[in-house]
Amino acid sequence: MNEQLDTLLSETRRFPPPPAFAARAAATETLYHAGRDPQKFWEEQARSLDWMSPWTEVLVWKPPHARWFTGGKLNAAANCLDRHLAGYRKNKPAIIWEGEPGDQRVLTYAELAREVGRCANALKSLGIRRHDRVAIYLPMIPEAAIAMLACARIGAVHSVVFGGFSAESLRDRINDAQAVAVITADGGYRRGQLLPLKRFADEAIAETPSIKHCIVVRRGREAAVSLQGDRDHWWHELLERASPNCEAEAMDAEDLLFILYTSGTTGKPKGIVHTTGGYLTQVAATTRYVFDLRDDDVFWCTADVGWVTGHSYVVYGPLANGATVVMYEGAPDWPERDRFWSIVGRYGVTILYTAPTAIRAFMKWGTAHPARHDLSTLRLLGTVGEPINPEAWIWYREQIGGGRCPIVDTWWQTETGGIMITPLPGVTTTKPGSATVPFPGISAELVDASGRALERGGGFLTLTEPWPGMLRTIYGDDERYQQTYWSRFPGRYFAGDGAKLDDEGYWWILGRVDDVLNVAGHRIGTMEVESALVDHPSVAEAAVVGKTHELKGQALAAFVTLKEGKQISPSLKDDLKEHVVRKIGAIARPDDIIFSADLPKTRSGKIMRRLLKDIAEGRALGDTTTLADPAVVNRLKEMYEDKES
Ligand code: 7RM
Repeated sequence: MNEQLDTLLSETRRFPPPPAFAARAAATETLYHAGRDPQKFWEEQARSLDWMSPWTEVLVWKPPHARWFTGGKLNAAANCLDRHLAGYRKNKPAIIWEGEPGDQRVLTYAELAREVGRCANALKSLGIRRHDRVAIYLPMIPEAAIAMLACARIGAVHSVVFGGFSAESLRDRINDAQAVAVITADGGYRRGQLLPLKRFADEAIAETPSIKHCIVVRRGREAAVSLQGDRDHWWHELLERASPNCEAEAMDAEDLLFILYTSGTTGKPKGIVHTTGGYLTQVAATTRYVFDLRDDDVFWCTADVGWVTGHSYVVYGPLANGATVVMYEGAPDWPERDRFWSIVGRYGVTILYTAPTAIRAFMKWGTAHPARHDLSTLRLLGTVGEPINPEAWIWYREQIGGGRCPIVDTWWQTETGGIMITPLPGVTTTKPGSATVPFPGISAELVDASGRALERGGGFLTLTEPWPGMLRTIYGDDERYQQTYWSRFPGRYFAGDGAKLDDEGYWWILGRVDDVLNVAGHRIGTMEVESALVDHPSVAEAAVVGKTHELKGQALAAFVTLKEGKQISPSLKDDLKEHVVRKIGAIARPDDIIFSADLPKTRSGKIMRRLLKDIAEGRALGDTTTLADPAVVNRLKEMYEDKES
């Protein structure tokens, strides 16, 4: 079984922190020492927030339920805004926003605070109160952050639903949380088109009896929307009438801050519950130390606020630290494939945090695009969301980071709230493809299938101690919470990821265990085969799934996209198979290679292996509503059936 680990274990490149970076870094070695007493460490981190009254106990742990900083009172919006208004940060840009069509807005901390105050009062004027749930269904515009912070300010619980989700998905999430209001927009721009969010919201609201109000931001220039009677309100009209001054509610540390829905392996999405004090403590601390945040940084996390990465590292983490964030509405290839680099250059972005899938797309598009822009302001790069293949890591480092920026590969989940396994950029020597070691105060342990702790080798990633940003439950279904996360390995949180620990105790995340295949008794990480495939000079991206095989249990089917300008030569399939054999070993030789112009992805950029598996097995396709482009799957299915006939 360890053959699958050999490719990663044989990675010998090491990147120690550049001395000049280390000399100025926020985090030093002493942070790891401090982390050895997790409760003391997190209590120390909590002290950097503004509390309205102090906590009486740091942690109450009745497995699997944790309560952090009980008795403490605070307000998340006040921590992200009010405390920055006393000094020079008042007129510092909080949000630098760019719309896809090229429109721009800059909101200083003072301006953002006023907008949040107005929105908070507007919500109150509609009768929305503490603990009410509010659905937010917006594009990446400043109003998304404003709405989230306004909810936090009055103690309402936000449930952000990614703007790319369908009306039905929105409906189900609203109903599950029994939200009383939805905040949406007439539309949002994506590749030049206005996505009609209000129309989808109308469809959803037709079947959501709990919704009393719908607030509509005017984003589009040409969108015609119909406002319905007492139910619908224009955002700008409500806010015009509202005072910018709204007192922040004193919330208990354990009061809900938000619910965020995430797909499980099966069934309906789970409403992941996050509370106020612990969550804010963890995202503020990780933003400060993992991204080495300084006052003059321009921080760009490219995630949509519809995902947890957007919650934690576009909104709460950076704003709690008084940082300047960049927010971009649209697609990375609109109007050209250099849009990201143009943004980095024009705003002087210093810290860039994005996903490996994006990096692989940039690789495919070629170096000419970044080369056209001034990327010299960048000093730190981050990745999140999936394992990064060493090839992409090195490309990111060289082509985007100019060989000088440390890379932080950060492992975490919607459920963990904040970053869990990551380098500290001034301290940790990095290895391409490894998320390195747990953040101080985080206890991760590798276990085998029977739950025994492992010192090294391959196994399952578990967390052994509670952490402040952990999910508290699944909204309305605590039974499912216990079942999903705490039953597979009793006494431990099971992340659902396979991982390995190398001889130096570095973590290599192999991906969800549902993606780990068993071929003739050998476990193979799909990511490893993919990494080998994308290492081939012709390959841009690859996705590997298991297919039932009479003799071997499972066989590998690889879906491959080629780099711009590369041709499918008659020998390419065999070349690729041999390449994989060379990189990993004969057990990983793909049985099938299917060339495709594109791979099916969720709108957040994750390859949907489940759908590829359906194709490989010749089954009917599963649910495709989270696909960015469902047509891709159908094209693939057709191609695969052609091959079989
Ligand atoms: C932040 C986020 C969580 C799943 C997780 C992993 C995978 C995330 C990494 C990663 C390897 C990483 N939340 N994952 N980060 N795998 N290296 N640095 O993505 O809830 O949407 O997804 O994503 O499988 O379990 S999430």
